[in-house]
Amino acid sequence: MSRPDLVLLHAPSVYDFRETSIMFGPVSDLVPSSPIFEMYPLGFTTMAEYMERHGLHVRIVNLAMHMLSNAKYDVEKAIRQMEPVAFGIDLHWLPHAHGSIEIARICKKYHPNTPVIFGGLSSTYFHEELATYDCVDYVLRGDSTEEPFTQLMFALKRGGSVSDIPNLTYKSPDGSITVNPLSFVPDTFNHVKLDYAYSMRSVIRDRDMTSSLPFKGWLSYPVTASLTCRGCTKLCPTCGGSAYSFAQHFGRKAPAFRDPELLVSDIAHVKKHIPGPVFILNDFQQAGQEYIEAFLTGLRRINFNNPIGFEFFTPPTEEFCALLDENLNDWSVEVSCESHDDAVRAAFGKHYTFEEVAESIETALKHNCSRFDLYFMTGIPTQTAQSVLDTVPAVRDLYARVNNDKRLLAFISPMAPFLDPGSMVFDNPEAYGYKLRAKTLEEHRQLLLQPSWKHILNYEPDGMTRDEMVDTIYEAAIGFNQIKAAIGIADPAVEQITELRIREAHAAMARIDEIIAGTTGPEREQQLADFQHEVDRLNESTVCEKSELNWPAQVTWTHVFSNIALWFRVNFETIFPKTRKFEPQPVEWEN
Ligand code: B12
Ligand code: SF4
Repeated sequence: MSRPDLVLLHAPSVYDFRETSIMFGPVSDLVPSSPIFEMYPLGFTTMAEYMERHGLHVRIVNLAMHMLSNAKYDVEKAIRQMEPVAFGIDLHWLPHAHGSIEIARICKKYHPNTPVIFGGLSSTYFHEELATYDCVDYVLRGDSTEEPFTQLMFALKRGGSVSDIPNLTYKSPDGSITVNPLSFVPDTFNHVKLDYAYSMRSVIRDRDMTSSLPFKGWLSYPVTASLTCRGCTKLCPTCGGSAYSFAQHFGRKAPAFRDPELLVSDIAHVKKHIPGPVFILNDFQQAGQEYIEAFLTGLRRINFNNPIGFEFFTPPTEEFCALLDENLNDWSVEVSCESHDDAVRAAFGKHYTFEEVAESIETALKHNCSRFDLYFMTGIPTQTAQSVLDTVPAVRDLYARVNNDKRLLAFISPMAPFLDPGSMVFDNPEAYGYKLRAKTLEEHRQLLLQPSWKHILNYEPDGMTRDEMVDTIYEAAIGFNQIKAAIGIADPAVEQITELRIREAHAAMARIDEIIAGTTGPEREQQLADFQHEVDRLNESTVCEKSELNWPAQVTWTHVFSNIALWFRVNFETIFPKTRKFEPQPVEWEN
């Protein structure tokens, strides 16, 4: 097997979480990852596929996943044995601020002359500070780095100049930092492949399944995600991926949409090989009526039978639900309405009423929607502790209104661990009634080492104290759990276990505060270390069972046969590789 040109490393949120007692809390309860955020950005696969298409050899190593799956996994040994031309590390989500830098330090410890390249939305926001760390040589900014990264890799291989590479921030040998213009911001999202072909090929070629898995438990719940665009048309003030953030910090004035035909062919490829549900992220209604029709009729054409879920930014209308029903076999919806209170939701930037939410749910269920997931959040502008608690009876009434239909699934979680860098609130906290507890990257790194999520939070909203945020989320989660138990959404025994776990997690938070208040220095360290086993036990799935998020999946013989065919093809290509090209090929832009 040839030496990879690039190794892309995904770090755990905190390095080394296995040896540190941190009560991460419900920070990741509503995403597939565990609290160490083992999922790598989708961009890893688009970058890897794009580079391989242009003659480079790329390997993804999901270190976070290896560390989670094997308590003895030796990260230093694994990195020492790697010999790429360069390392790439994602700092896309800010919760990786600690782990990503520590991994970069290990890369430099064993390979002082190998360039370390960072990228992702948080890297873009903090690019200049990031480049001041000794272990970071390059930062590639923006939401579309496939092409500039390929140019950088060829320059590094040849020892050429990097001064013309777009979007690049880099350190010169004298330590000075140069910021090249953020000029590569493509209008469309059509130049990459999002069909998981790279991931499937690399599992077979590199004989390393763990490195490619997107999150713990993926093999038993093989969900895949498709993105309709990069960017967003909405202006939610706490979101670091809003139209404001993209325009202000990532150089993007309008979303780059993926052609609906390409999106359909991504999904057709997934359908052939992976039996799980497909989740369509970034509301495709943003792209307009023509796009909606092309995408839905395309899905009908490929006879898409896997469960398919859509993220919608506003509650879907009757007409739209009818259209989904007409074209799809098994469809679900996810809407984040944030609060039952219209004023709080409006302060979050979402201007529709709870009545409209209820009507939309009724309509969707009437039109055979398989599941309607409704998300609530705490810690948002103007929200008070009482408002969070009032969400519980409002949700109970909502269930009653739809005759306790089990297809409605409501979830609640806090905005944690961080308010997004580059969001309107982060850039102008006072205007929204927020106090920031950290501003720089290094301050966030230090926060991540605090003993509980209450102390890790990078903000304090003026409607609630952080203590109230903790108390209300656990209390509201118990309320949601009891509603689901009464309706029979889950097994009563499971609901009881969940409630006990929520109460224990709440008590553990109080115990950690007691330790902090009553001790200092080594004594505090010791008491926290003694408490670690309890913290580790309570760290996952606090507010609900992870499995509550899952849609059903089914394996058929066609999946088995097409994966066997893929296995033979990749092994053949590995033994008889194609001649590698050493020049980047021109990109075909579709405007
Ligand atoms: C889709 C999405 C998700 C999906 C992720 C799917 C995936 N594996 O990528 C799900 C739902 C799982 C998710 C989860 C989370 N998300 Co999210 N998510 C989004 C969303 C809606 C779109 C992201 C997107 O368009 N990506 C496409 C582009 C931008 O990224 P990409 O293709 O993956 O990667 C490109 C670049 O980022 C860059 N790049 C990335 N990595 C690297 C590495 C190197 C070396 C280089 C050079 C370049 C590079 O190049 C890539 C290719 O061009 C955004 C909101 C928005 N409108 O942007 C929020 C957003 C990115 N998420 C956010 C957050 C906070 C989270 C969570 C931490 C929430 C939580 N507490 O659970 C988790 C983290 C999950 C984990 N790590 O395990 C914040 C991030 C703010 C910040 N700067 O930290 C955002 C901005 C908004 C939000 N609040 O939701 N998310
Ligand atoms: S929260 Fe969602 S809809 Fe709102 S700006 Fe962020 S990505 Fe867009």
